[in-house]
Amino acid sequence: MNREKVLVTSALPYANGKIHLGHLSGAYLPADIYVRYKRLKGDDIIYICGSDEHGVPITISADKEKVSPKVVIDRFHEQNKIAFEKFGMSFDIYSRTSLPVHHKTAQEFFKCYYDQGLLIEKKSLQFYDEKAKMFLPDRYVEGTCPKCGYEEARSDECEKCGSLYEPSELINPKSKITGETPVLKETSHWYFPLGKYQERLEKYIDEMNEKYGWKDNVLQYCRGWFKDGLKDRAYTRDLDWGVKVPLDGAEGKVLYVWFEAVLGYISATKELSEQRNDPELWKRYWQDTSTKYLAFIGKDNIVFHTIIFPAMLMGWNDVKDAKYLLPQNVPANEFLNFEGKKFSKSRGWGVDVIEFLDMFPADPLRYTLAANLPENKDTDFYWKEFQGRNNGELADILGNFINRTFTFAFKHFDGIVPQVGKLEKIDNDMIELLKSYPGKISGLIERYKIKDAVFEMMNLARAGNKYFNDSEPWVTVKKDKEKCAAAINICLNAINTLAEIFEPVVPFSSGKIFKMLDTEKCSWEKCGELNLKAGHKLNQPEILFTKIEDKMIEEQINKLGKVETEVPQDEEITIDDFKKVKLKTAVVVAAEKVKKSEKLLKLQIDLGSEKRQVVAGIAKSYEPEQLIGKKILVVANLKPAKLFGLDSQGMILALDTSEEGKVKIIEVDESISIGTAAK
Ligand code: B3M
Ligand code: ZN
Repeated sequence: MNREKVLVTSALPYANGKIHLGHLSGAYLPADIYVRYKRLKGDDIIYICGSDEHGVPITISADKEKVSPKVVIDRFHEQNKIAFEKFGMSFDIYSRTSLPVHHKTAQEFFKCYYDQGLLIEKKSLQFYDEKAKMFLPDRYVEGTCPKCGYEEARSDECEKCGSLYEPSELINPKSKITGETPVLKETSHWYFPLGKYQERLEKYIDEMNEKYGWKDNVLQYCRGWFKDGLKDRAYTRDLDWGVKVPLDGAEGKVLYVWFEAVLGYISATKELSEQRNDPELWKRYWQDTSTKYLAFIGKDNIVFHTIIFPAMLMGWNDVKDAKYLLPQNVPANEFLNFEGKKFSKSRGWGVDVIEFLDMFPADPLRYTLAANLPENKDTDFYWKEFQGRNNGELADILGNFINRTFTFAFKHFDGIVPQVGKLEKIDNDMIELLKSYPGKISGLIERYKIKDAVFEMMNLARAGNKYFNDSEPWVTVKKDKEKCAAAINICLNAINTLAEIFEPVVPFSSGKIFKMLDTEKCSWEKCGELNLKAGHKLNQPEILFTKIEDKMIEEQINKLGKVETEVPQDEEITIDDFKKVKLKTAVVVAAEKVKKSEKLLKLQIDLGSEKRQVVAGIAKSYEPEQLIGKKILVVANLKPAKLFGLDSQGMILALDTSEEGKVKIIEVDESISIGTAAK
């Protein structure tokens, strides 16, 4: 088999805020689906991402909170990393640009350009805030765009029309720190001569497009840039936070974040080499012409990945022996909006990933976003659509097909895959359809038509249901068991195929399906064949997709536009309220699992004066035997309740941990006797 070697990167999110659904749709989910699919195919692929931890967005956030940038980046790096994990992103590494390996790499590139005399030192006029006594980097200044008139444009870049200009061209500038009109003051910076590379860049993009078919939206952006003519671009900034300019006399200057952030992909790969104890790894992916490099991004990052980064790599490659690969494709997506408007934290419009995944599982979100990716135009996330896709497609089509097949297989074939036996046209058609699927999905994903691929995946589940209906196993089971067996065999094999082709989109559910089938993914070429053989024993089915009730969705819609205070204030209670709660120490004397519940344990506890039974939601955190003898704290006067049909008289106090669903019981010091009241 011809294994492709692939390097995939997704834009490095700024570690100054939580990622939201828009980010996922733009640069992360499509890449993850692509990468997971390539892994299924057996290709040799690595997937690189990490936090972008420099630049003015970070310093602005830090200033606002009156903390150091380090506090901000540490917090958001961790939070975003966890959010990505919960969402099922399968990065090989999630690195960060504050690491020494990145600073060193970025400085090497700068030195390489400096040493070959490429950089032009220029004096220029920059906005200076006389009140704050500092030069104002681009994002600290807001004004009207000289090209399109957008009123919230930055000092040298307009978010709306994407143009870059000199700060002196900005109309009606204002300092974001003090609100004053800044003055233009002279400073000196090194400039990267982008124009020098224009011809080669145009040729590179044409060539890549011809060979690999670049997306129209990306090409159009690039052409617009070329039409305007590429200009020298400042490579340094007057700022403390960032990668220091590695030259004498450059104190107080750092590399412009965009010129180093793109190099973060390379440094992250170097870190991966380190982690895997494979020093040459990064070179195999970055400097070996047999690799194809794909950069997944959102549309606001196009110029940096198709023009600036490639020009930088050319600048390096021109003088060094070890040459870097340029992106073979940059499949940028448009934006995802939220219920008809742009995401806005300050207006309470949208939902961040962690918040979402605290309420709903990841797979329905992945599926909904994937089915509606902004591949060619902006799209919207609607809560109702999310509900519809979960209930009407994942549960009613995919889940239903799997569920009815399993139920039937257990009822009539003891949970064992039956013989295929004699086949009729309807069966052969279904077998052919299954065989055609991996190729069909490959064809779409390889061309970044992920939305279409997802549509086709669900179509296979639709076909499964239709086949089940048309073969009427509930009739044939009585009249022609052999025919019935063939249908169930084929349905189970269809489920096996579905588990594999759906894996890139709904990896968590796919894992469950494989478990139910008691099998694992097969090689992609064999996917779609009747791999589950007669006699193979199935595991008991589990619920794959739970329906989302209207109430849940309405609650979410009602929350929109309401801005919550950053730290929700706890409702105050009086000391008398508190005194009502009787906390007492107790010892656990017996513990056992509650049948059919993943979460609950049944405990017998001794409070000294009496023994009680308490049902506690701690089964994910403790094995029953670990609890025996533990001295704990209980709410002794809680009204008795029934949980799973069991009496529970009291509540055990436990603390949340950072691991989802896990808690740690509050344990009381040995010396305290049981039945002691807490005050
Ligand atoms: N951090 C911008 C963004 O999050 C930037 C991407 C860097 S990619 C090297 O949109
Ligand atoms: Zn503009």
